Amino acid sequence: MANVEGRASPSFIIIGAGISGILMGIRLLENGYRNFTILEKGDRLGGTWRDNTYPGVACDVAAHLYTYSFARNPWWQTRYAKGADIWRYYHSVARSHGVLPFIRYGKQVEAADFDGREWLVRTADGERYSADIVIAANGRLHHPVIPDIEGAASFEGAQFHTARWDHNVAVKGKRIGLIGTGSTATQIITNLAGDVARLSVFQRTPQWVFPVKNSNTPWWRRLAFLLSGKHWTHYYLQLRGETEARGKATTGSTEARHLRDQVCHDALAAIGDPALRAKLTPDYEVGCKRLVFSDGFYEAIQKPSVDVVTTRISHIAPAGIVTEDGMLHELDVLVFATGFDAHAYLRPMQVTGENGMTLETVWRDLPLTYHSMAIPHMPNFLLINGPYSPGGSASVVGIVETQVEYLLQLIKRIVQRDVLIAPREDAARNWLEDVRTQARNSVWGTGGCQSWYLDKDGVPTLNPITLSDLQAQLAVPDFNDFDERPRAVTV
Ligand code: N01
Repeated sequence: MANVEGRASPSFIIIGAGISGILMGIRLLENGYRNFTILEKGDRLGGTWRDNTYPGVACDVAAHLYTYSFARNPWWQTRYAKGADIWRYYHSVARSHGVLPFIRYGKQVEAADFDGREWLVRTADGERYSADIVIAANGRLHHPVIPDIEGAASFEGAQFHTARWDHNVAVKGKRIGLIGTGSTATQIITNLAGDVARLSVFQRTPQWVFPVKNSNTPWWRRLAFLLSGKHWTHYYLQLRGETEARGKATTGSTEARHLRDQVCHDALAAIGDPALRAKLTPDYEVGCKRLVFSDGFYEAIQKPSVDVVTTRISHIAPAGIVTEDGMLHELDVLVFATGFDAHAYLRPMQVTGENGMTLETVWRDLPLTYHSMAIPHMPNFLLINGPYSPGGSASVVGIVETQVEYLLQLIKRIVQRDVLIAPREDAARNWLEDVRTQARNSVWGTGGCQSWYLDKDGVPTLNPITLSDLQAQLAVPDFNDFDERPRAVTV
């Protein structure tokens, strides 16, 4: 049970020990707050880098940008890092910054109730915690979606979702069926093609692919990173510039967009077989779906052992997938690279704020937040990477670092004044309306595609903003946008 000792030692519950939760823990410690617990549903930290262990799992954002700004890692061996190396990095930073003792594993938060003074948090194993401040850092892409395809239960081979890869199942030399062609599927295809007897890719929609080179970083350069601040900074800024350009291409710069689009078109045009090229040619704008960055996808997909099946799936039979043309694609293993329920956010957690106001009520129409970090009627309940956070236009680490610095300013206010604060509903609605207008007009909304970015009304649920603009916007909170009142004293 977290101990509530009043404002001298405010108590915190952080939900989730992924990149955001670890960061929040580190920054709380650095600011002198030691009374916190991180509740993690899994048995290890690392969030997405714990869940995703599929063959080829890697990060298509340059590794040096996928690190905390205060814990740069000169030792990345390649420009883009493998998933296991990223997991090790975050684990080592959590350990070296003293966060590990604060994490409780196997603690899935089921409910958080505000009692007028503090939050009472319940986990699935029946434990109860109390805290002055709750910070939900549970991420967006952790509820795997498996489509309901007729006959799936009858399949005689192994089947699993990419985020639940079964490493007991051998894939080498086997006939693999892969449903989906998103960022995850393209990494798997690039890694597995050639190693398996046959890879049948069931593609509903082709992807635009931006080719990148995953070069090795020689030892002398890594050493130079370690020894030479100047060299290091130069390289970092160069990468940062590239990422900003990616963001600008999404958020509106015509020049950056044309440059990016041309690279994608050229890469596609280099496919020799016109029939395969036609199958892989999207009919929507570059960047509408999350752009795939890949070293080797087009080479892999052209291998003779890979089939791109564009005929729709009819059903699943004991021996494999049957497409609508009646053809049976015989398979030993079936992999669902079918993405995540990105719109669940905090749910199925039950959150009840002041005066019995539930999250379901506040979010009945839309997941209403203020700057993705606070919810009306939920005092001292904060979010990292909440609904409408930026996504494809900036690296997630930069985004969550920016949000955490903002949250620390709210926390300082809560603690120093011993108050409850929640955003005013009108301020949250104004902000949300503004973001939705920009999102609607971004390539995610206008580019003519379906993607997990879109909500039920077809409006992207991401904020199309570059990291530098986000940093400027969130530098100083506007406390006029918050309701603030003294914390009620219990007798
Ligand atoms: O999932 P997705 P993902 N029948 O939702 C198809 C991040 N990420 O796991 O396009 C047939 O993008 C669906 O088809 P369609 C990144 O943010 C980052 O690949 O809807 N197909 C689509 O092809 C990414 O955006 C990295 O027509 C079906 C695929 O499944 C996010 O994770 C690496 C189907 C789902 O694609 C999710 O990526 C990997 C059905 N019934 C992922 N249902 C980095 O490197 C769905 N599909 C940072």
